[in-house]
Amino acid sequence: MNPKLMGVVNVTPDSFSDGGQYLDPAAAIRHGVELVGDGAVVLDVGGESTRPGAEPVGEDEELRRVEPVVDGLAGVATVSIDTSKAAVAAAAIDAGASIVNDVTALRGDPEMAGLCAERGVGVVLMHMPGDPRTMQDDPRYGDVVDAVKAFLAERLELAVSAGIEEERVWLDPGIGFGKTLEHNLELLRRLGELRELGRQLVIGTSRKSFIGRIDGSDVDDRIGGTIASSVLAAVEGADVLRVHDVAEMAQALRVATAVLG
Ligand code: HH2
Repeated sequence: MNPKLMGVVNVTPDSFSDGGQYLDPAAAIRHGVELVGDGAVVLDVGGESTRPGAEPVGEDEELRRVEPVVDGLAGVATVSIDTSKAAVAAAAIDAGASIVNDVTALRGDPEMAGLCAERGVGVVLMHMPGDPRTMQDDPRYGDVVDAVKAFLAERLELAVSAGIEEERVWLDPGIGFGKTLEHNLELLRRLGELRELGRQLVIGTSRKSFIGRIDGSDVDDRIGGTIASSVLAAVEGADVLRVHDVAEMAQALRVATAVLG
């Protein structure tokens, strides 16, 4: 067990846990540098919130938010751009991003798969039914793990047929995206089944509302839940943990690794 930490840098006014804190590019860059000092090896820069019910952001505005931040952080760590718009991804790649984290798994923009293939970047494909405006409207699955696995297998196949090298693809079950508490817990419990897809697995539980559903905690008070779920995910085989609180997560992993030997 030796997962990489992906630190979250949200350059948005409305992200669910840190909206408005890093809208100023200089503040976002300072935050990213601090996360690298804390142990992040990837910085995930995003300019549009994906929280349930979030309003979409126009391409120009999203670009204006993320481009200077990617530019400022590309020399500091591996940068992923959290976007589903090909134009934003292209500009971020020009500014130094080497991974595209697309929560729509290449369904949001018809140009995205070709762009990622042509530029030879890494790609994160995440499971989400519908879009952020509708995804929490009564999500239902037969077997949630089987459904997510089939979706990710299909998106991986599409990515490869578009010319994206399979080794560059990371897969993510999309904790909190179109899922009830039970769905999220089942996915975390049976994460090992997604290993059969043969790709690195990304898990993002950080500060998410399923933690609050378990213990009533507010969004500012979910580090313990983030750490418990992320460490257990790492034990089940997660390769990349996407978190806001990198220092605390890194310490938890050091201790967990030492105990496990
Ligand atoms: N979660 C969020 C955003 N992007 N990308 C991947 N691959 N996996 C995730 O679990 C994931 C993601 C939501 O978290 P956050 O960025 O903090 O919030 P917001 O979308 O409101 O900016």
